[in-house]
Amino acid sequence: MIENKNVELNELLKNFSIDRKTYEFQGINQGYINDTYLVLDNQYPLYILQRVNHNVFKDVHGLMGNIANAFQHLQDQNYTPIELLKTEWDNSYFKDEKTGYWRLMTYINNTTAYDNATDTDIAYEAGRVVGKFHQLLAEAPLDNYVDTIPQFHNLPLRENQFEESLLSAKTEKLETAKMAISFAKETLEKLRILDNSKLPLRVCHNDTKLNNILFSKENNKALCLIDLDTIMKGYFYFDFGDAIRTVANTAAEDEQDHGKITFEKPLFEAFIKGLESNGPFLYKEEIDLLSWGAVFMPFIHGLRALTDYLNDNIYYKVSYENQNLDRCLSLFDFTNKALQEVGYMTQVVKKGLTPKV
Ligand code: GN1
Ligand code: MG
Repeated sequence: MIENKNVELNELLKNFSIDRKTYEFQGINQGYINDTYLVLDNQYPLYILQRVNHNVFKDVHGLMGNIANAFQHLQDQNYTPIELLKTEWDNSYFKDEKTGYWRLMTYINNTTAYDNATDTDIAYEAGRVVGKFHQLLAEAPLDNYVDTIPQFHNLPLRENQFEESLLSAKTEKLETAKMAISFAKETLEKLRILDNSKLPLRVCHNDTKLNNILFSKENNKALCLIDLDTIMKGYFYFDFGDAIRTVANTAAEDEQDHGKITFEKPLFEAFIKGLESNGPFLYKEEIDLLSWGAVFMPFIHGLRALTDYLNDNIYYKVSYENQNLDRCLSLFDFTNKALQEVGYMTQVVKKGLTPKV
């Protein structure tokens, strides 16, 4: 980390109620939205410092309220709590006039995260902890949660944004993305069968890809979910599908070699077993839609990546010009593979999950 940045971040930490020391920082270059740093004291990791992207999250106050509310429920023998460090003024975040909104959280030591599930134990643990998260939040009063990104996983909205991007995109881009555009149009039609009207709204995480789950390095148990910006109301199949697209798929989100993208049945089944290990917490109507959730989530992410590619990368941080298109193509490829497994998934889910009555 360059020296200036260190000084700047140390200045910033003075606003939080923590020991006055000179800390060290390590940038964590994951994620497409926020800036994240590990804060260390004499090489020992203590906190996670994050700048919340105010362009994406317009209501940071509401967002931090959602996280603080959820944290009150997210503690259990089988779920490791994270804490927000307060500022000197007893707030859960600090607003710096120049650099924006910052928050500080406890770092859970000796942990790791995986981009993909390498074995069924990881898939099982992912299912268990996603289920536990929902079980712990099942009784949380929904009114306490604001929609920090309204209609985040709303397909008609994403479809409109896609249609608009088609109108303004450069001709070469439309040409390069031709296949993706036609896959998007076909799949939008297929997904019209999704009907949310019978589903209960829940407090969801809304970004449950596998690398947002912390695992213990010691015994590979899943400890808790991280990256909680999108905690808000939603349907369970959002969190289910977002996990499956990274648990049952062994390739990266921007994998260019589609031969590597597979739908791994043993990993899918292990995830379901992990979910079920929490006991019944899902209603039948929710279980019935899960297999479509595993198609819906990779698709909606692919569609958003495609839209951003056509819009010249105004939303996601990209590390090269066509990264959004590569993400889209990889996500669409997995969507297609999941589509072929809807029948199979429906059977596994029916057999494996006991509905709540
Ligand atoms: C974005 O930056 P990151 O990885 O936390 C996006 C998620 C996607 C993810 C990966 C607010 O999250 O929805 O799953 O990229 N978050 C937002 O595609 O748009
Ligand atoms: Mg996120």
